[in-house]
Amino acid sequence: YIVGNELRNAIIRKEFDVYYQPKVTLTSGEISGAEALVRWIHPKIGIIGPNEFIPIAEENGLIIEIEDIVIEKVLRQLKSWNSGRSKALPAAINLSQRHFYQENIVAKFKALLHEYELDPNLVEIEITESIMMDQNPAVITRLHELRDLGLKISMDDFGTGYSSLSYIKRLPIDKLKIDRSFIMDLSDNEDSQAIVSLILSMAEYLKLEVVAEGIEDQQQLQYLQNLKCSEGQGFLFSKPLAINDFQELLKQTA
Ligand code: G
Ligand code: G
Ligand code: MN
Ligand code: NA
Repeated sequence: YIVGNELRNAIIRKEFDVYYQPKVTLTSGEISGAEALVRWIHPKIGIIGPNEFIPIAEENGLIIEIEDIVIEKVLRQLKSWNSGRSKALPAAINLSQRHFYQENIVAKFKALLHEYELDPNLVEIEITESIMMDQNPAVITRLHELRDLGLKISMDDFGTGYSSLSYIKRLPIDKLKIDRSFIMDLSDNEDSQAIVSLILSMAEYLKLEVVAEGIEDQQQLQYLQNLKCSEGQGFLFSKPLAINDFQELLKQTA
């Protein structure tokens, strides 16, 4: 098991890396963006996934430093991807609720956007529904400030959390990511079919973008295409990839 000290050492030794999972335009199959997913490349154990260490990092506060590494790497990558590419390639970063307690989070993004001369629209922030229940009003303020800066805000794992629908109207959200639990049994479960249809019609009314997560097979894809869902992500297209593999995929599908 992992202890806080090991995480601190891993930060010092720069053992964190970013993997990228493509998002795909469902009508064309084109790569429309990427989700950045952190990995701990442990010298002895190998690749450790975020579920193993993010909860600990959230508890001891190291999550801020880890996500700072991710933010820096992703924005630098965005600069390289989007210079000399005709179609914009955005990337999404998962941010922990705790990061919204950082007063300087907005200034950090502002500085990096400036440093890399990036269109803020290329940067997407993924948050979870639990952020809406936060008692600290600063959290929502930060969200507005990031949106005002031009970043896009996505609601991750949509439909699994507290799902008070009122927050969608109240808050600066651009995109809903339909949780993969609804996509998993989409081909044969009528409840999931109803939920996914509802999310898609609601999103259309509210002018929100939608991404279907966890698409694993052709039937699920077909179903989502029939419902006119525009964007998707999942093992059917690709698992999260190391940077070189992701760039190889980009080249092949460009
Ligand atoms: O990559 P994988 O599917 O194993 O990711 C598992 C979970 O870890 C996902 O819910 C994902 O959102 C989360 N995650 C990945 N990278 C980060 C990160 O940089 N910060 C936070 N807070 N969560 C992340
Ligand atoms: O919670 P979040 O959406 O950030 O989680 C992303 C995680 O989901 C990543 O760890 C990724 O490995 C995983 N994932 C992505 N696509 C699929 C899929 O098609 N099936 C399953 N089971 N997991 C997926
Ligand atoms: Mn996510
Ligand atoms: Na998700």
